[in-house]
Amino acid sequence: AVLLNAIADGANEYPKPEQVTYTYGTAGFRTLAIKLPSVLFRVALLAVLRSKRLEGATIGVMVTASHNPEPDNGVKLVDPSGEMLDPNWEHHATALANCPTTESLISTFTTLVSHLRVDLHQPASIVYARDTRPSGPDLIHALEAGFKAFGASVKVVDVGVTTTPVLHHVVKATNDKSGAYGKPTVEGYMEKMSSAFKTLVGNKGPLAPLYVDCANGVGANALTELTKYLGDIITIHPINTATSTPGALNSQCGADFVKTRQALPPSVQSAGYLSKPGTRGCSYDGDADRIVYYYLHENKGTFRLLDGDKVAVMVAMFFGDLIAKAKLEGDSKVKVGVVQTAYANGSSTKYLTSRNIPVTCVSTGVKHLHHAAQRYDIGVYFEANGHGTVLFSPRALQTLQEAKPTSPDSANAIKHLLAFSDLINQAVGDALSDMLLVEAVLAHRGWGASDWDAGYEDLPNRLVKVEVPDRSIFVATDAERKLVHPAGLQEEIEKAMAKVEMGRSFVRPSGTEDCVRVYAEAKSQVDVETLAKIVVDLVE
Ligand code: NG1
Ligand code: ZN
Repeated sequence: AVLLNAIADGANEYPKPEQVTYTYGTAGFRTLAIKLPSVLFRVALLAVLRSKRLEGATIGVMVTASHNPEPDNGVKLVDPSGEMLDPNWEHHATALANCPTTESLISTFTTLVSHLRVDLHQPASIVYARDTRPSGPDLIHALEAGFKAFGASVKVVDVGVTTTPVLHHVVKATNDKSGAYGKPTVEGYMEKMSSAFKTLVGNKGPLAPLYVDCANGVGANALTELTKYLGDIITIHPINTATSTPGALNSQCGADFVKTRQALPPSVQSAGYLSKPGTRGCSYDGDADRIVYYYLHENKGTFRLLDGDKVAVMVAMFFGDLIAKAKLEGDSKVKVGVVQTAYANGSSTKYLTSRNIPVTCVSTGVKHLHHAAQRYDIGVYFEANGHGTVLFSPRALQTLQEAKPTSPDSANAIKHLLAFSDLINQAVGDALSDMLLVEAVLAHRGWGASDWDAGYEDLPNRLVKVEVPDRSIFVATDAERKLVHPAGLQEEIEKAMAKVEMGRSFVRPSGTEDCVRVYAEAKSQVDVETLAKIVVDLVE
């Protein structure tokens, strides 16, 4: 009763706005920041319940709206393994967030406690962080008010202003009592990544300079931290680092801008950072869990995008070669696989399958990719937009650790594979760790950006957002490549696809925005525009 009273008192401070319905979606809760204080208070309650249910295992709470505009914010929970919240708990979050009154909140809370068999006497432990958004501090207050209702039985650690992947690392490392995953701090993470990077490229440096567009977000802080540990192996030039300039976050810069516009951020263009042929640039998104690379074509000066698909292909091919060099024999052989979504460029899928690299296609959203990647020994997963990482299975790690090298070459390959497993964030995709991964692979291959780009040519493609009165009538199947609803629409889309050479198109409702997305690709730019237009018309 003492607890319920304390929750009620706190909840009264953060009433739910009327006429707002919240959904815990692919990216947690995400909307205008002014609508979120009550949600943060209630998310705190759920985080505590989850931790208690898991006997005090540490749960993470991240306050961010990633690539969204500055007035937005959001919150998501991180499970003890460092992965996204168990999907079975998502609707409990939604239920708490939507209770219209304090009374109904208390009753829903009480029901959850018994239904989920939570022993309130268990301890609870939470770590939390936020990005640089101006709305962050107030939302963190609302979150903390939720923890306070439980009194001293809840242990909280404020990681402060940091990136989403750093928070995931801290959660995973805190829960790994063996200490093998590294120290559960920002410094611990930077140390782990940079020492693996040094093992991989220490004797190949200094690497060519790299320009990093930080989207004026929290990635700028993390990158400053990381460069302290990297020494002079690589010269990194951070740009768009104005984290306290109002309105700057994700504006005319960042991974989402670059991927959507297929162009340089104007700030990068006008400063001419990439004008020296072969110079590489990359862009993070607002919470630094996404990255895309680019450069300017040597002769034509045109923009060339190296997106998540290009990263996946380069990395998968490289690991395939490294495993061959390691000469792991027989049953213990380690195999590489790639996980993509329907948005992966058709050329990338064709490139991989024609080289006998298995490819799985799953629904949009990192959690789907992550789980599919866990089924490979070394699972490479990337969304075209730059979310992704590489997972090493426990079996693969054990095989590598126990392998008996047959030559100095194989010993080196094994050492490098293990160093890559330390360099790469095993909890979630990270722009910083992915950046070092790309740089290390390029250095090992002795490649510049155009060598990397030469593997395959992207098919011209188009992604269109269509606003419809009710997106819930669009129901997709087969890893979202086909529509089963509205009846008959899929047949029409297929007719349109058949009209153009190498035509492919699909339609699905967005999981993060109130819209339907239409994707089209074809052999020529003209055809892709035609195809996209027909399908958009069909949807409208
Ligand atoms: P939705 O809005 O469901 O398409 C978008 C991205 C996803 C993923 C999520 C989560 C596209 C086409 N979709 O999902 O890849 O990044 O946001 O942030 O890029
Ligand atoms: Zn993000």
